[in-house]
Amino acid sequence: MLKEIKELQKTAFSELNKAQLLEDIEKVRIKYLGRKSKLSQILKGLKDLTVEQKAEVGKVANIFKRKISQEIEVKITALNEANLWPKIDITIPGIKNARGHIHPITKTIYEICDIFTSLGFNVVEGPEAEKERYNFEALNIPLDHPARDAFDTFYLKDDLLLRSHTSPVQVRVMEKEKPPIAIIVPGKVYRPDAVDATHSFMFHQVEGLLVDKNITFSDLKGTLSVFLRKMFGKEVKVRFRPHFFPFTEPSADLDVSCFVCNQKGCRVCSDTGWLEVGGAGMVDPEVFKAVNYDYDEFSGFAFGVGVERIAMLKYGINDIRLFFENDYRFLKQF
Ligand code: FA5
Repeated sequence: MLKEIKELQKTAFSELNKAQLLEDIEKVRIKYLGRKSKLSQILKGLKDLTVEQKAEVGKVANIFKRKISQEIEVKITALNEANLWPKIDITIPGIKNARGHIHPITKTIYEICDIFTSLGFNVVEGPEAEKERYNFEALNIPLDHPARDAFDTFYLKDDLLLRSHTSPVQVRVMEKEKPPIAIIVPGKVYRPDAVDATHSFMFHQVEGLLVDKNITFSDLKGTLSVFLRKMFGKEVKVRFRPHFFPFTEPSADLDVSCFVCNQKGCRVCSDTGWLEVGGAGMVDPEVFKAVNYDYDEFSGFAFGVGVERIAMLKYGINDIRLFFENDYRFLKQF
């Protein structure tokens, strides 16, 4: 019997050594320690032995049981620990994270700002939720003025609205600072316009304001012509078309030659050969009055360009809605 137990011990440890998986170890445990194990069978014969023999065989059997149980525990703990660590194959090439980039509108704003800062302008910003005084009154657009319709507005509550242009920032800056002033103001503006290929209810403008002594319309023309040629290339033609804005006098709409048809006439330019990108003019004396500037001493020009229109022209995009749909197939091209 003792011999049998020793044999059993040998095979049990050799099988346990070979076991690689938890299931294999469990099989060894059942085979050697379970109720129907070989050891149990052997121990059934104990009843035929003398008291001394029983004691000796029992002792050897118990030692075997304890040793194999301990060894099984050690092996299970080691395997469990190994399984806790994710199996990493450090030789597999990594997965590259997709990298985002600047939105084409932001990129266009940066380009516009770069050009004007190189001409000596400072970049400033103003609030999108604006007071009537800044959006209208101080810009010479009183409540009953018909021009107020042209700047149709989203109202938030009494005397608080979503600005319909970036021109209010002209007033905010002039209220605080004395000339000379040379600023540009990029930002979002809002209008309840019907959305189509060239109109959105939210879009971006860049405002410009230069105030000093002896500023003339030729300074305005020169500055905007330099800007547009830097933006679109030397070939672009620039046109100042007479227009009306309550806050400038004289006023002009700013057109550039149509990129689609090269001025032959097409749907995009409504067969005119020109595309409007903004408005401009000499600061109206009424605006100077509103900010307590002496309009005999100072003069200035102002302009406001539509960023989406400029980006559309620059990149040949025929629908403004593409900028706001967040379609990565479109955005990744810039
Ligand atoms: C203005 O907003 C004046 N504040 C510009 C100005 C500033 C004139 C300073 C004189 C002195 P206007 O409403 O024309 O002007 O808008 C300027 C530009 O914004 C337009 O030429 C166009 O490029 C763009 N724009 C106007 N409405 C929309 C719209 N719904 N969606 C996209 N772009 C628009």
